[in-house]
Amino acid sequence: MLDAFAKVVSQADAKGEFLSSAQLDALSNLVRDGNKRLDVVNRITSNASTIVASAARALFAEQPQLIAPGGNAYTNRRMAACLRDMEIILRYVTYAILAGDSSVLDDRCLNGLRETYQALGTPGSSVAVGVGKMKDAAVAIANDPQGITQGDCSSLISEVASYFDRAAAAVA
Ligand code: PEB
Repeated sequence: MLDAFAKVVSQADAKGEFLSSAQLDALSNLVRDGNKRLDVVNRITSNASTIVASAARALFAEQPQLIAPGGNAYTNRRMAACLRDMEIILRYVTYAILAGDSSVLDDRCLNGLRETYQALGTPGSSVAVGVGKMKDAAVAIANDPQGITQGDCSSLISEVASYFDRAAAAVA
């Protein structure tokens, strides 16, 4: 598991080189915008159950066959497993946002997940739709101008969106 700093160090070390000024600039920006990153992680973390619940509700409204008898989220046990899976994915996305690097998400959550869903007979494409809906909810909460210092968060928000896209692509 790497964070943005360890990633740059391992890349430079693999080549036996000092850190480049481009690498240092990128890390310097990351430090400068560190409070924005922490605010985003805090907002998503403290709204995690809302994000999961609203995404799941939207998914089941669009794909009612999932909760109909015989569906992949039919019965309380499967519904609970589904909500739990969405929460696990969201949790690893928040770790990736904090780290500024996707490796924790890749290694500990997404690695082998597609094959797991294939083996379970769970439709990965539906999980991907649910992850996309969590992205929309999380970005709306992260971008809410209410009660926070205003600034340009566009690159951070697109980074946040990219971790959700990565998770969706890994199971679709
Ligand atoms: C991945 N999900 C399920 C299982 C595993 C995971 C390993 C099998 C074991 C179990 O049931 O607990 N676990 C999960 C994960 C990590 C992990 C992400 C990462 C570290 O360790 N059903 C739907 C929706 C979707 C869904 C499309 C969006 O209709 C999910 C939610 N996952 C779902 C369901 C099951 C499951 C298991 C329904 C139960 C499947 C079954 O037993 O029939």
